[in-house]
Amino acid sequence: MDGKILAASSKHTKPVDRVFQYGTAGFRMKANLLDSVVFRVGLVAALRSRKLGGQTIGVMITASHNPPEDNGVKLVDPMGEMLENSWEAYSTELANARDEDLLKVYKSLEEKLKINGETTARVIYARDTRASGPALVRALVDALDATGTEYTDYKLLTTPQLHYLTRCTNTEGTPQSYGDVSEKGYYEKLSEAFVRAMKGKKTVGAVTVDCANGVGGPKLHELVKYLKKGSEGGVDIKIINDDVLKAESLNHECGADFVKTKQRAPPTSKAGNNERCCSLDGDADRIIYYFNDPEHGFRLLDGDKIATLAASFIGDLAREARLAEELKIGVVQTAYANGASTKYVEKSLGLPVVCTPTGVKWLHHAATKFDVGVYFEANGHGTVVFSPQALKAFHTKEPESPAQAAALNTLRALADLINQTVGDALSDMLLVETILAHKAWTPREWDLTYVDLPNRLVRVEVKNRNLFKTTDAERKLVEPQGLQEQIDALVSKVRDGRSFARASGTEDAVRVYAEAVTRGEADDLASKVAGLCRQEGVGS
Ligand code: 16G
Ligand code: MG
Repeated sequence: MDGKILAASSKHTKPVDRVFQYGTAGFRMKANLLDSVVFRVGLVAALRSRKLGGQTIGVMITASHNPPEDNGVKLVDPMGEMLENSWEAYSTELANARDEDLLKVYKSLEEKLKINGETTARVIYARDTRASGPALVRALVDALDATGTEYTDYKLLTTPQLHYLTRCTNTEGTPQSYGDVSEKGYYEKLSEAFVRAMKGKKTVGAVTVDCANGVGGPKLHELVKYLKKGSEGGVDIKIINDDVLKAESLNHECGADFVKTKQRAPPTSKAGNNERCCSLDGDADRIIYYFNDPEHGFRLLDGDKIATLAASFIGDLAREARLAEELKIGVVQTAYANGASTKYVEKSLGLPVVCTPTGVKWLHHAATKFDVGVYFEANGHGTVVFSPQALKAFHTKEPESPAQAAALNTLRALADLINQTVGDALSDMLLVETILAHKAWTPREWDLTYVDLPNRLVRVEVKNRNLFKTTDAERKLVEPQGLQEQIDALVSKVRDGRSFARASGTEDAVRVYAEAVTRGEADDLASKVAGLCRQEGVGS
C-alpha cells in the first residue's frame, strides 16, 4: 500500500506556499488549489473508516454558496454527522504535509490512532454541479485506490442527500435502519412522510423555489415527481434558477446567501405580492423564505422564523399528544439569532433556548441534548432532531382520543420527513409547507408572529483575525483585552441593544453584529463597534 500511496501522491502534489485548514465547512477555496487537498482527504477518509472498524465515511465535494470557481471538500461521519472535531486537526495536518513527508505523516497518524491497516475501509462520495467536480473526484479516487478502499460513487447529490446515504449505508439491515440505501429511497421516504404529515391539507397558493442554479434544482425536480405520485399535489411548487448547464450562473444573483445578504428576491423571481418564495443554496443544505408585502416591501422569513414556526407547531402537537410533560423540547440558536426570536421562544412558546458558537456541528450537538431539538442558524442552516425516547413515545403512546391519535400520527410523519442527519433545504421546505398548510397561513401571517429587531452585520477587514478570541458562545470577547468593556459601554447607551464581534471561521475578517430598538440605533451601534475592532486589528 505504501508504494501505491507514494506513486499516487506524486500525481497530486501540494502547492508549496499554501496553508490549508479544515474549517467549519471542511476545506474550501479556489478549485485550482484543491487537487492535493482532495487527494489527502481521501487518505483521511480511509483512515477514519478503518479507525471505526470499516464503517462507511462520506466525502462531499462542494463549495456550497461560494462562487462557481471555488470548490471544497468535507467528510461525513457514519451516522451522517459532521466529522468528529479531533479529526479536523488530522485532516489539516495531512493536507499541509510536504509531499516528501506525506507517507510519514500518514503512517504516524495510523500508529498514533492505533488503526489496523488490515481493516477494510469504505467510502461513499458525491459532488455538486461545479465544473471542477469531476477532476477533483479523480484525485479522491486515486487516494481510495491507493489505500485499497471500497467505494461507491453517487455522482451528483445535494450535501444532505450524501449525509442521508451515509447513515443509511451504516444502518442497513439493523433495527436503526434509516431508509433504503439509494437516492430513490431518499425521495420515497420524504414524499411518503410528506403525504402522511399533510393529511390531505393544501397550502394557500404556490411556492416559488429558487435553486441557486445548483444541484438542488435537478434534485427538487426529481422529488416533485414522487410528491405528485403520492398526493394530488398538496403543494404547488414552481421551480426557478435550476440551470446547472451554465456553470457561471451558480449562486449568481440568486440563492439563499444572495437573498439573505442583499435583502431582496433574485431578479429572476416573478412571484407577486404575498406569494411565498424560498431560496436554497448551491448544495441545498440551507433555505430561507421570503415574500413581498405590498405595505412593507420585501420581508425575509429566515432561519429564526423557520425555527420558531417549527418549535411552535411541534410544541402544540406534543401537548395534543399528551407528551409535553415527558419530552424536553428546546430551541438552539447562535448569537446571530434576532433578539426578538429568542424572546418569542422563551416568553410566548415557553421553551428553553440554548446558544452555541456558529457552525452546524455545534448547534446539532446541542440539539441532541433535547428530546425534540429545533436548531437553526439565522442564515437558514438547520433541522429538528428527535431523541430515541421521543421516537419511542411517538410509536408506543396509547391515544385516548381521536385528537391525540391524530397528533401522534403527525409527529411520526414529521420524524420521517425531517432529515435527522443535518439541515436539508428540501426536507425543511416540506416541513414549512406542511406547517403552513395545517395552520392555513399565508407568509404574512407567519411573518406577524413576532417583529424582528432592526439589526446590522458589518464585515471588518483586519490583519490578524486570530487576535479576536471569544467566550460565552461567541457573545463576548476575551481578547484583545479591554475591547469587550468598550463594546459593553456602547451597548448600554442603546435601547434593547446587543452587539458582539467574532472572527470569521471562513475568511480573514471580523464580523460585527448589532441590534437595537430602532434602525438608526442598530446602524450606529454596529458602526461604532466595527470602528473599535478596526482600531484593534490594525498593525497587528
Ligand atoms: C460555515 C458553516 C455555517 C456558518 C458559516 C459562518 C457549516 C456546514 N457551515 O459556512 O453554518 O454559518 O460557516 O461563517 O457548518 P463565518 O464564520 O465566516 O461567519
Ligand atoms: Mg450549503
